[in-house]
Amino acid sequence: MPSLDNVPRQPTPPVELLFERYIRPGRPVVLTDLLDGQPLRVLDTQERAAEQLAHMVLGVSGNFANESLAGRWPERREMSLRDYLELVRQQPATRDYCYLETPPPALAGLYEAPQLCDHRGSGDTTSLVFLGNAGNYSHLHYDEDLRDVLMFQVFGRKRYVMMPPSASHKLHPLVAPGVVRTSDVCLQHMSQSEQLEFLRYAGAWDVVLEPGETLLMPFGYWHYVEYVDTALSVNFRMGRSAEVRALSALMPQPSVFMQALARHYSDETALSPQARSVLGSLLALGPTPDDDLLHRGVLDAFDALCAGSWDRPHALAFAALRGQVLRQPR
Ligand SMILES: O=C(O)CCC(=O)C(=O)O
Repeated sequence: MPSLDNVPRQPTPPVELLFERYIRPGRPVVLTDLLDGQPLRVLDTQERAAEQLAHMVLGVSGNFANESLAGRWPERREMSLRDYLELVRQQPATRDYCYLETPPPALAGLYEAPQLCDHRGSGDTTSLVFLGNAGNYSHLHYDEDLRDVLMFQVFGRKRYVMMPPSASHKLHPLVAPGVVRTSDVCLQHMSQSEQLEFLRYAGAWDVVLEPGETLLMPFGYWHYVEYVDTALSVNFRMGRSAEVRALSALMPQPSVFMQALARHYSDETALSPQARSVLGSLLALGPTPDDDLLHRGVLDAFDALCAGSWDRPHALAFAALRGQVLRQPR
């Protein structure tokens, strides 16, 4: 599996160091031992997991990231782990996979969120489960909740490709209703050499995660996922700073401008007076049903904090997108 393989790996550092070196600056890292000692850690092959969790009930469907490209939200059907693995054995080309917002009790009883997930003290860490077969993939997208994510690989290998919001202008974000948070760039359809060339151009981070490893995906990052093997992961969606929580509540489906803007609040320990004042003005818009008002507020905040780092192609691409998120011209 060719990959840029440019994400550093290391044992989990002390929590302050992890925040300072990786989480606040938004730098991906693979932690090699984060869940060592937890019962889940020993289910590191499909066979071991199938033995212990054969009857665990899954919700199986088409892949949400891929279906949302077509503006669809796929129907899920219940199936045991054993039946899903049998489906994959009989139909290795299936694109059905399992995504669960609530880990089934048999799985949830095998792990606890590491304490560092709640280092910011918000007390609202959540955990999701992903299971898919070799050849499955999740189309390039970013997540709505603006949370840093720790993705733990239980068994099988998965490739994670990530790009920062500052690369959005290279990724042709789609902004039509129903396909938000999604890119028009189909990495899944590129040849290996085209793909690697594109990833270098976009400044991507790219790693194949092995069983037992945990990847830090900084919030707001674009990501594309390939299942190298039949693979199970659980993730921890970490507590956010008060500032990022407020931004997320203001715009629950963040536009590409909010995605970039929110990264300015990733280090709550070092906010400039300008960043605080921009945030105050934006939050004063409050929850509002007026989408245009909200988008304009976010664009003004984005201009105040992000525009200084634009080069010309960057500015032009964003100017085109700007028109698409606003219904009324300025
Ligand atoms: O691991 C996967 O299958 C998809 C993960 C993902 O896209 C996510 O966590 O948002």
